[in-house]
Amino acid sequence: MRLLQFSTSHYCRKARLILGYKKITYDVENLTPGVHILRVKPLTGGQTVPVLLSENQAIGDSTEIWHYLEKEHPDRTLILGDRHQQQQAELLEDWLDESLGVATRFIYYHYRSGEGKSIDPSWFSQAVIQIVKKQYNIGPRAVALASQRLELGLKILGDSWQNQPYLVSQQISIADIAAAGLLSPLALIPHYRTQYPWLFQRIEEIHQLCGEALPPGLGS
Ligand SMILES: N[C@@H](CCC(=O)N[C@@H](CS)C(=O)NCC(=O)O)C(=O)O
Repeated sequence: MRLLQFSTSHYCRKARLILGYKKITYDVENLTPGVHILRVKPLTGGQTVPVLLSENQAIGDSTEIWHYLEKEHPDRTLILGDRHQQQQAELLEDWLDESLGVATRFIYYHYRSGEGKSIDPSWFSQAVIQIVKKQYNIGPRAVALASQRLELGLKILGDSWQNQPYLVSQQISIADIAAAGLLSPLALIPHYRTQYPWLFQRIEEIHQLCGEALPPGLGS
């Protein structure tokens, strides 16, 4: 099995967490943003990573990758036994994918090009950040909206994660994996580190459970 990815993408981290939790052996092919389309489009018809290559199939989108892995590797399932709880986990996953994961991207790139420029002030890194900001229209209004979205989202996730290890039940679900992957870029931003210490504790725990290296900013 092979994962086509950008090494820094939080959606690719989510896919690696799923593979890691299920203890599936795979290798990665790191693509270069921009030219990745030449590799990805003929395989999936889309333009995003992660893409999983398995048995002559190419599966694009982290949620589709999860569905495929649950079907082909049902051991160590992330599906909860209770149907209502499972629906709740899938709803949270979808919200994280479509809303909070996107908001995190906006906040992260805004930070990296401003206050957090010193993380990598090199010409190349800053040029990539500017290209991403342009591609996704990351301007002041969008950043303000993303910030509000995250504050509300973290309040909702905090209702569970502050008090218990998993978001939906006593068991890990796809919601925990999505949150741990998609919110991980916030670990480099001091505001979130100070305001939400519990978030990074949970992100670390999920990474350990999945045997995945911690994201930048966490660990030693
Ligand atoms: N819903 C998709 C989102 C994936 C996504 O947005 N990937 C970004 C990297 S974080 C990407 O490939 N962007 C390149 C592009 O849009 O050209 C998923 O869950 O896999």
